[in-house]
Amino acid sequence: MRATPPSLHSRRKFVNDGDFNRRIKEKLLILGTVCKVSANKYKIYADGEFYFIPARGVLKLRGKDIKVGDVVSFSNDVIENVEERSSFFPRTNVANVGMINIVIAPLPEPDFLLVDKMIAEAYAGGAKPVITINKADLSSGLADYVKDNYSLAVSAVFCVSAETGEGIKELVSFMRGSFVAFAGQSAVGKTSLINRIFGTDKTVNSLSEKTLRGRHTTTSREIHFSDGLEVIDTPGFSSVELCGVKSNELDKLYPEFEQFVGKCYYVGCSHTAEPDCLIKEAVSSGTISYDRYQRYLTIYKELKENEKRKY
Ligand SMILES: Nc1nc2c(ncn2[C@@H]2O[C@H](COP(=O)(O)OP(=O)(O)OP(=O)(O)O)[C@@H](O)[C@H]2O)c(=O)[nH]1
Ligand SMILES: [Mg+2]
Ligand SMILES: [Zn+2]
Repeated sequence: MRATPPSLHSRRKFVNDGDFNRRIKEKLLILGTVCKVSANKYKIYADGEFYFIPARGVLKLRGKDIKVGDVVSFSNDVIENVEERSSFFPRTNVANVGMINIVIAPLPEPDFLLVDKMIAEAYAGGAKPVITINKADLSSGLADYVKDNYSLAVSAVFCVSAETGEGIKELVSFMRGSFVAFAGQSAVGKTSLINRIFGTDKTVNSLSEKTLRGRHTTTSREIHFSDGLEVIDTPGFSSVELCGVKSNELDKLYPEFEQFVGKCYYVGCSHTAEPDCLIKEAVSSGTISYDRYQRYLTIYKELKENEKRKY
């Protein structure tokens, strides 16, 4: 029998409902993690067992939409309550994620604008971003580029190959104890990595020879559990807007800006056109990555334009 995933209890915020808490304590209610959602039924993992049960209709009426990753309490084979979420990521549609593993590969060629948006979304949502460069068996200068430009931006960078198994051990030990979502462009090898780590046999993308972009292969979301690991694969995507972030908050989602933010000459400096900007100086001196800063400008402009359209 497998144990309850380690992050389940830590990510459960205590809801101040005396009756629910009492029933959980007296084991009249069981706490579990929703690992798959399908037409009105939920696959739940709790204390080493899987349950496949519906939810009380009243939850929907109260506007409680149950997502993969949610912690729920249930009894008599029906979900009675959904615990408060510690995070929610619209892009992946998964709740309570603690770590976003952004997977890239030499092929298909990385879209770093998308990578930067995912990093900002991770911070905005309260999760730790890491970058995993897959397909290390194919030679490329990708690892050097990522290490040069992202060492301050993310918690860790891994170089792995789902094909050969290289680097997988290090990635696995880093992920242990967190609820991790794999995210990234289609065909970078997210599912291949999951298959390698969990010994599963999920369908992988047949990279189309013509475009080398691949089609979206993974379409469903399901959490994989094993030995202290809790990982979810998500469908690939190509280009999406940065959601849920305001332009004037963007700079706070760049760890490498942190020591300068709020200290520029102009109060509320956007680090775009203002003079005497410490961020721009740090870019000139090489403390902040030039490429990351250029993409910051692009994202800032996009957010500004969206805001103009809205108001
Ligand atoms: N050379 C090499 N190819 C790999 C590696 N990992 C995955 N691939 C190939 O990359 C292609 C895409 O793999 P998937 O695992 O389906 O990619 P995905 O990111 O899950 O794609 P979506 O589900 O569409 O988002 C497949 O043809 C894999 O065989 C690797 O480490 N090295
Ligand atoms: Mg996939
Ligand atoms: Zn500035």
